[in-house]
Amino acid sequence: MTTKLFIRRVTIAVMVALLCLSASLAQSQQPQFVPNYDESKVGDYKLPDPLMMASGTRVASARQWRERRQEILRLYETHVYGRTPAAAKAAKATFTETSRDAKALGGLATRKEVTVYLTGKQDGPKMSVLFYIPNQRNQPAPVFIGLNFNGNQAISSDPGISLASSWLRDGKETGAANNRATEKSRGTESSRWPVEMIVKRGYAVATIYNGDLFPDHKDGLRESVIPHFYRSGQTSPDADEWNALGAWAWGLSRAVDAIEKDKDLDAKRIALLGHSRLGKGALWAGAQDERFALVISNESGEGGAALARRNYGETVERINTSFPHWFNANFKKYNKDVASLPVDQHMLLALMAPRPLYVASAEGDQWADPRGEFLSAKAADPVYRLLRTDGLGATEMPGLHQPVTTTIGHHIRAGKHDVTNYDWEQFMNFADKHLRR
Ligand code: GTR
Repeated sequence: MTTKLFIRRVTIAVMVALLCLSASLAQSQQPQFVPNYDESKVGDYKLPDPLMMASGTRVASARQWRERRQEILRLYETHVYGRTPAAAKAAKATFTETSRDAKALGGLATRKEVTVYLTGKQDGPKMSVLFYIPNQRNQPAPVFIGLNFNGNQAISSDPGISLASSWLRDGKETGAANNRATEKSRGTESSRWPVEMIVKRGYAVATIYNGDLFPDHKDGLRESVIPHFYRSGQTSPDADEWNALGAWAWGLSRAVDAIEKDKDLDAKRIALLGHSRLGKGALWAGAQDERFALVISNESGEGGAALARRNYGETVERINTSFPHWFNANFKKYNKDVASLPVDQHMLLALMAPRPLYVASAEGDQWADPRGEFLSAKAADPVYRLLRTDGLGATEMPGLHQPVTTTIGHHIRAGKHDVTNYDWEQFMNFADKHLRR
């Protein structure tokens, strides 16, 4: 090596080391986030009134609520989840059945996969919807639908499910390599999807991988559906436009389009559920699309069912910092001033009214603020009552394993952040009661 080359190499090495050092210094200077878990330190807050029109008129009738509902939807679009662009709303998806097994789960169900071409073009963005439809039935089956975290092949070890084709986080939990699903990716999420138990109770299961719509990472936008709907010359979403949660919610509605065309399924009895970030997405989908007859939030927490103004567990600033790709750019303005947010999450829950809504929490998931989820459901109750339902049948937060099954349902169970068979049993009991034919 010549001296000149040696010096150049040393200089580069020193520069790289300095850059790394300054980056890690900058990081260590950022104050560490310490979540509050002390009820006495939650602080005072005043919730916006879901029944007060922007004009100052009080909502006193179901007809007025329809108007107020539009106002609230616009507020969520503008300040929180982002507006779905008109081009995406206008897009006409097409549907192709890509696989079918009439004897899945030992003959209990028909498994099929439907590819949804989201812009109607085969070379455009697409998502795959996986269905299990009970074989034993004398009418179209009611459906439980939800997004999954790790690809459709993750919800069951059934080898007939196609592996997800979009980006997947590498790791033992996903079984992915080079960000693609592998045979090891089968069944990694199956404990959260007791397919057999659901089918045996007469419900069909429909699921979509959220990564087909928006890969869940900071740079997921590029590979998401969003750029397909840019105006000419647009290179990123406007501050009030959609992001990952908006794309996930939009995809769920496209799956409803597919269900509406399927004579084996009852499109009037679709129960939508989502866990955690996918619970946030489910609530946003249920708010925008009233074809979802029943909506379930499982531990959706901050940006989901939990009140944002309660300083407990995760906060607006924290979620926007860890997951900048979930909400729209405008939402970041409230990082340090959540009191000025024109909505709080009880208003999102109220957008489900009068449809049955279930809010589920777990004691071991304090990060999601179980009490804040309950109080949010309680603050949505006046809207449900105005619309002549029985609202939430509890004024105090119930103890563990005491499900409430009024039009706003609720439970808190022991255990950690997860979806368990206990949760599913309550969801199906709730659906049995409220989606009965
Ligand atoms: C956490 C996030 C929560 C929740 C959760 C999940 O890291 O802070 O808001 O969405 O992820 O989706 O499992």
